[in-house]
Amino acid sequence: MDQQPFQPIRLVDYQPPEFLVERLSLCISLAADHTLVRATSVLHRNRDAAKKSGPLLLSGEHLELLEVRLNGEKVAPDAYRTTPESLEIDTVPDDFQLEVVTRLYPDRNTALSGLYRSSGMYCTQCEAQGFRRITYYLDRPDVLTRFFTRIEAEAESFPVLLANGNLVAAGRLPQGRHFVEWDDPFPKPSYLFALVAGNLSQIEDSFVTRSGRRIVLQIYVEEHNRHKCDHAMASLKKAMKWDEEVYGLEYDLDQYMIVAVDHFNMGAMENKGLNIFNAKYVLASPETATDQDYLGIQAVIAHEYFHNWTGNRVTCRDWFQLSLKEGLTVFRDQQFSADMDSAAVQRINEVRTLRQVQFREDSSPLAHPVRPEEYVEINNFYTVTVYNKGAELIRMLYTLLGEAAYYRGFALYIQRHDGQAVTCEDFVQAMADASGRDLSPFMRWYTQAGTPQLTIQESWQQEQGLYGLTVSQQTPPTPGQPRKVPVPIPLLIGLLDDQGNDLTATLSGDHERRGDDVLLEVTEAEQQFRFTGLTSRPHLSVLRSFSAPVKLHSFRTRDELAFLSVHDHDLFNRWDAAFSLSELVLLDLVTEDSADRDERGISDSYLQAMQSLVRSSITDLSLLAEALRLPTENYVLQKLEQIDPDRLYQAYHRGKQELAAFLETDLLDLYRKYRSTGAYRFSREDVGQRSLCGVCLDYLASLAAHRTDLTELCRSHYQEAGNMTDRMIALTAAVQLEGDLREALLADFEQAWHREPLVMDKWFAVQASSSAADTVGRVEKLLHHPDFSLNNPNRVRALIGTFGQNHFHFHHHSGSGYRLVTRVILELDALNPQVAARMAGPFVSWRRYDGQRQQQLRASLRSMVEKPGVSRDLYEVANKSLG
Ligand code: 0A1
Ligand code: ZN
Repeated sequence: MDQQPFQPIRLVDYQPPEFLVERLSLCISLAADHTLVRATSVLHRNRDAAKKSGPLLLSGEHLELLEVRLNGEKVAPDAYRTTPESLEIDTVPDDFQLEVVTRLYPDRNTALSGLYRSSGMYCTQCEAQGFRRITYYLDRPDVLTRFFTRIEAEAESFPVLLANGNLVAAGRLPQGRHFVEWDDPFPKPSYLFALVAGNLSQIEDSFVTRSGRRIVLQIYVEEHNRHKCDHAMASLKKAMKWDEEVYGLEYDLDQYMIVAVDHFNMGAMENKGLNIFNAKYVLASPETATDQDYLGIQAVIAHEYFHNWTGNRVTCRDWFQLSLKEGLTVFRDQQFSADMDSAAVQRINEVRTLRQVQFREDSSPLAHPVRPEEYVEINNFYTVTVYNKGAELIRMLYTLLGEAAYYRGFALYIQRHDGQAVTCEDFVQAMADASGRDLSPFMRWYTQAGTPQLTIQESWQQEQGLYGLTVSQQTPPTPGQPRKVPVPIPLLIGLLDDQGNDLTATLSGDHERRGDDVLLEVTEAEQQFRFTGLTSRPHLSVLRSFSAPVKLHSFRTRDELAFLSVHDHDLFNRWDAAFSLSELVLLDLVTEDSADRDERGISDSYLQAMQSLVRSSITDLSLLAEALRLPTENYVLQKLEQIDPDRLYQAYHRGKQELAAFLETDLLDLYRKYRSTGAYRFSREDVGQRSLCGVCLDYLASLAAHRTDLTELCRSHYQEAGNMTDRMIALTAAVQLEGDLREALLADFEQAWHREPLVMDKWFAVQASSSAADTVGRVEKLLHHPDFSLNNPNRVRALIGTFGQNHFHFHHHSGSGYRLVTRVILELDALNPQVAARMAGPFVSWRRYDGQRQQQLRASLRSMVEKPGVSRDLYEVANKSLG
């Protein structure tokens, strides 16, 4: 296809809106097979716009236009024009009232954007551009207005009718119908609009703010899930308190509502006063949810709540600024999670995601800056780069400025911009003004894609006690950005003596301190730092707490890493040393050119280091579990220039088995020590115990193929499991094994849980992630399982999303994995383009595979680009990948 069917939208073309909306009144009438929407708005020409005259152009998609009135008068059909994406009214005065009546069909809305139906209820998803599927409107984030919403529906099937703001009226209508009216006093962009109608139960609680206001908190779910909302409610109250204590931010409406829906494209949505959540991030009981689910719920509930200030009260000028709200809100939810649980484990998990997912994106054909400069489909930019790297930028500002100046800057940002739609510059400027620093070089982090690589050289002069560091940075080219400039990097470091004592406090040199660490500011392509006051050559602990999203060029010996994995005072870096050591060992096995390999395959020094860890006195068991967990195949492959999936798989599993065999007795001891079958508690200690037992069982199961004692261990773990965490640990282990145990446990699990969709997602996912030889065939069979449906994004992600991450099987040399996923994507694209485009992720880095795989992957991408009627979403991903 030579001609580009979709034109990109560019940041440089941004223009302020030509019209502003003073208020909007929506009357939404839900009928059995359609919905009528009457939107009445008061508009004014924007004096700040470049154009002072011209037609009114509104966005609208998938709408039937029934009527247009201007100041009460019907507009003649020849005075306006519609296209599949817009309504243009030729002549409008500078100030006027507009009434637009549209008809829509939510039951047919499989894209889950706009108004749609999920398990009987009606709900909306308007971010980023879903509101235009409800009515013709100035559907852009810099048009803020007061919303008034009236909903009418049949009373028996839809007793609960919700929208944003405060409930102001309700009553009965003829023919068994009823209405409610909601008024939202806070001006907002259309992407924050929400509506829910259904037969829902609720749990209710309250929160008294620090200024003494009582807020009603409600979580709405289907009746059979009412008993699964307590954890979400407790999380919400913790988040509200935390935001008051840490950021001084109080909730502003009198009511805060959360609704759980089964069909949702993402995690959750921060609509003003009426958050709509993927049920996965609300519902939890010990029987149905794992510890990871509990943690995920706590984080997502907090994330959406925090958006009330960072996103809703201060919003984005345009969608290029998405990270303004997302990066900042992710950073805030990460801070919250660190305060609730183990801060080190929280940071480890953040860094795992960054390295495994964001770094990969940043070196792929889809690499883009935290603030992208163009897009074809904005939904494709809800990425780990915008969210997670964006959060790292805020964290770097926190580190550079120090805690006090950071919070001053944040307060200034809110004070300056409350009620406005602003840019990333506005945020950074508030930080600059509050700290008195020039942060203009920092903006490069927003505009430059790619992961900087740091090279570090150490020097030591014994006579003078002089220790030197030469730090250089270099960012590889990314699509559209062939040349890169240096970025300001906050490098937190510490120095240790041979006994592991911390030397940082006694150092002299030109540097600042941050807590126990030294802060080096790397701003140039190459820079030197000197430290005096040392009597012997120190050990360097660098990039403490992962103080910047960079790759560290490996410069440390394995002995040095082993030393740090035991002695570093920074718990994150202790983990990181063990992780880096494991990574080197696994890479050696893949590339087979290890210098210090013995006949066992992996070096003794590594085995000893891991054994010291297993036997160590680390009391935070979640942290110990993380230290023992190997880097995944998907992480290791990033270090390989050309990826051979078969070789990677063999080497990885051989390495894991050798380690497991060496540590077997220790792992069994640990497992027995911490295995508990008591009542479930979601406490730090219990989560740590389960996590550690899970890691031990995972290693032991890798040896179980010919060991009935270990197979029995998996079986008993499953049979004795009193909660979903333990049940999934056992099932995951068993599914790697081919044989009776796997079949028996899968059948038992299905039989027990087939009525619980979120639990069945786990059942689908665990099979798709299996390393067993017959995985492609199983996934193929599961596509025809009566419970599989392309209309449910959670189910698609569970089966196809998980399979796409199953590196060895997705890249099966026969091409069967590629064919399966391509077929699903092509079919799904017609139903739900957003999710279809996400499923194409595993095809993106096709260039890194061998010739035959390259050909097959490329052919798949071509079939997507060339599909008649392909969506913008899928087209953009596939087309960029082809390059
Ligand atoms: N703003 C939400 C994420 C979200 C984005 C897009 C959606 O539909 C296309 C839905 C939710 C958040 O950050 O939580
Ligand atoms: Zn968000």
